[in-house]
Amino acid sequence: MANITAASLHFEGNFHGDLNTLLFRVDFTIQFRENEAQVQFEEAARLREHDPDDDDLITAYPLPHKFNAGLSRTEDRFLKIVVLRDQTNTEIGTEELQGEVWLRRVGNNLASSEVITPILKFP
Ligand SMILES: [Ca+2]
Ligand SMILES: [Ca+2]
Repeated sequence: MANITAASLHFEGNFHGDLNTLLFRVDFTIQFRENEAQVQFEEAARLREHDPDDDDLITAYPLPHKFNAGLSRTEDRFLKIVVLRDQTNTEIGTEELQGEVWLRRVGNNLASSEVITPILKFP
C-alpha cells in the first residue's frame, strides 16, 4: 500500500470571499509501491483540532475523491477543506488545527494509509 509523506496544512483565506467560511489546503506526497502504477486510488481529507487529552474532529471525511496513479513513484497532491468559521473555534484563544489525509487503493478494503499534519496555529 502506498504511503503518504510530507503532509502539511495551510490556510488559504475565505471560500469565494464569504467571510463566514474558511478554506484550508492539505498538501501531501504519495509514495507508490512498484506495482501501483496507473492503479486507481481514493483520497479524502478532514480537519481536526489538537488537544492534550482528546482531539476534536472539526469535519468528517467527505466522499472520497478517486484518481489514477501515474507512472511516477511519487506524486505531490493536495485536498481542500471548507469549514464555517465558527467550526474552527473549539476553545478559548488560538486553535491548533491539523489536517488528516486518508488514502486507499480502490477495491482493497483492507489496506489504507492515514497521516496527520503538523499543527497549524489558527488564527
Ligand atoms: Ca487545542
Ligand atoms: Ca478559539
